[in-house]
Amino acid sequence: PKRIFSGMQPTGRLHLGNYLGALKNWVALQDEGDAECIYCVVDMHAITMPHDPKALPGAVRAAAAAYIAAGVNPDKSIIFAQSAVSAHAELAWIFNCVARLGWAERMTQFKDKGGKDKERASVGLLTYPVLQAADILAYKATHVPVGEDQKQHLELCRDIAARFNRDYGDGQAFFPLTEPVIQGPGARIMSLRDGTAKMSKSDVSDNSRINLEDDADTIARKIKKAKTDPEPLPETVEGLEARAEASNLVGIYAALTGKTKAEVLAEFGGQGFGAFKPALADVAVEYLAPISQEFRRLIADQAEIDRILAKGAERADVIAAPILKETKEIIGFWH
Ligand code: AQP
Repeated sequence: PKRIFSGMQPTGRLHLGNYLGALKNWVALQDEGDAECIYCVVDMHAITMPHDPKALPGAVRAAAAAYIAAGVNPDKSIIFAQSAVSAHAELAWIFNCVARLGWAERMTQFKDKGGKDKERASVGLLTYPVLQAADILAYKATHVPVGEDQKQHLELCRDIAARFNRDYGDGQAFFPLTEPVIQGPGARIMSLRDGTAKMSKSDVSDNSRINLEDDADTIARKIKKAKTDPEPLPETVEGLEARAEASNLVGIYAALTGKTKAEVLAEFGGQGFGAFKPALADVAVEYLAPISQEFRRLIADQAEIDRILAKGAERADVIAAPILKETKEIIGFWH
């Protein structure tokens, strides 16, 4: 049977890239109704970089509220904080001993986030994708909806599962080879200031991204200021090649409206950004306004979010505990 797992870090306000690349697909998979969906706020990943302990619980609540505001239904899907379910950490240790150092060192996210002086990066930052594999395999998840930047980490997860199965699984596929679900024009949303860099929470410029909580005026202003070239929009998708910024804005419009880029260009090809940007701003505002309104409502009720997270952790643990127990037996841990 199908089982879906995904998560986001509580490291800042969620943005349109997180939404179109991942969250939107989380909701779609939940609403298909044929799979159990487990959506985690990965606070253990958030401490791989310098963090503020006092702010972390609030950031976890905010991420959970954003999931729900975007359409994740806590009655259907499991929503919980990673650090509340001990299987993640326990399985991560086992996987740290299954994964090879060379595999971890090849991860481009480590190369990027580790900065120039890798000697000073936390060891956790290096083994981050190993913990991610534990997140997924603690539930034997079959599918993981993510943005394109996570593709390499999902490959590592499969490598770890395959190696575990080979070394300890007695020829049985104890862990599944989990499939990433990376789909649609939203799979890689780029910065509004630089069409070659991904839209990211950690970009110093707030104008580089649209946050799920931005109000209508802010969204319109950021889109108006977004970097573009002076040419009108092309008539065909091929015409977007080598025009990173134009391609990104067309992609955002397509992802928001559920159209293909070709359909968007059929409508706007030949028109300048003076016409396209206000249309894009309207679509973005229309789409995000109900989400940010719901987010503000939810975040005001801390007790309710805490209740949802507590219940979610209980439900998650019910699934993960027997898988962890069996894994420990396979490994030969003391009982
Ligand atoms: N620009 C993006 N386009 C499409 N999908 C994206 N995702 C992130 N950025 C984009 C997807 O969002 C999910 C959550 O990511 P995360 O918070 O766990 O990790 P992240 O990659 O650290 O997110 P950010 O926003 O880019 O933060 P920083 O700046 O800290 O690196 C994932 O499914 C990811 O693919």
